[in-house]
Amino acid sequence: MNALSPGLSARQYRAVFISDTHLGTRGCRTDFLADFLRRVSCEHLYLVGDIIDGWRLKRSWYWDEAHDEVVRLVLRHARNGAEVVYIPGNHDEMFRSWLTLGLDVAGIRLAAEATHITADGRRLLVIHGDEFDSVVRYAKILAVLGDHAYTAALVVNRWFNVGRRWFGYPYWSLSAWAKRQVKEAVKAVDRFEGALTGEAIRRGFDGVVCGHIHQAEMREVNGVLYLNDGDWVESCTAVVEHHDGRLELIDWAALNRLSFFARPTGRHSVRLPETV
Ligand SMILES: [Mn+2]
Repeated sequence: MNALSPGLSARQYRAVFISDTHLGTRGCRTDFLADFLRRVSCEHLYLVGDIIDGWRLKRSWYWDEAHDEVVRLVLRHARNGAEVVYIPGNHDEMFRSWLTLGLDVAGIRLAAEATHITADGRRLLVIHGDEFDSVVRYAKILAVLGDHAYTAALVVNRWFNVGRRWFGYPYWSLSAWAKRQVKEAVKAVDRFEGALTGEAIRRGFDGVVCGHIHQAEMREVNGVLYLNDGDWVESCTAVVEHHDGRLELIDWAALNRLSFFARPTGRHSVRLPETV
């Protein structure tokens, strides 16, 4: 048992699954993530992809003490005896080229995927999920449409329709189009869940733990468990396994009444990622 903060009553789990922390970007809630890592203890820690955002690191580097602290805390879990597995995602795919090396650095094992067996004997396939990306194209459109992009689009739509009227074309509604996109995004999430649980069934697993689409979920799909541990950018969620094998989806911000709108200390802005 690795009690991280002896003073605080640590939440003890058998396994913890987190993903999509996007370290290296301003968007990561490193303050909440560090708090989480400090106050949980576990025997298995799965880092289910997009932990370090390599795409961003190439263009612009953002790293502060809070990012350092997160890395330190992950290493501390490994040092204190937790089995730590790092499964690269599409944003940290630079690590995928190292997979063949069978790398184990500072007690963290790098793997393309993992099999987790719960205390009550259920076999879970642990993968990031971008392998099934073709089905979530629409979700990205929705992400891009967020906030001011949408406002700007409405202005463009007005002028676009002025033009259409000049040329005798009927009005074309952007908001109706946007609504259709939202519906498509919902369908895309369904397809993602279907694809991942399909893979679990095909390979004889009892369920799948994934991330990638930044939408935490725990439900049964086609008779197997679909567990998405969410993200630490738009929300602060994790999948945990209790010592009796019970699985739970936890929302760390909600659980601790942390205001998600509070500005992280020492920062000027919080940007959401453009893609999942
Ligand atoms: Mn991803």
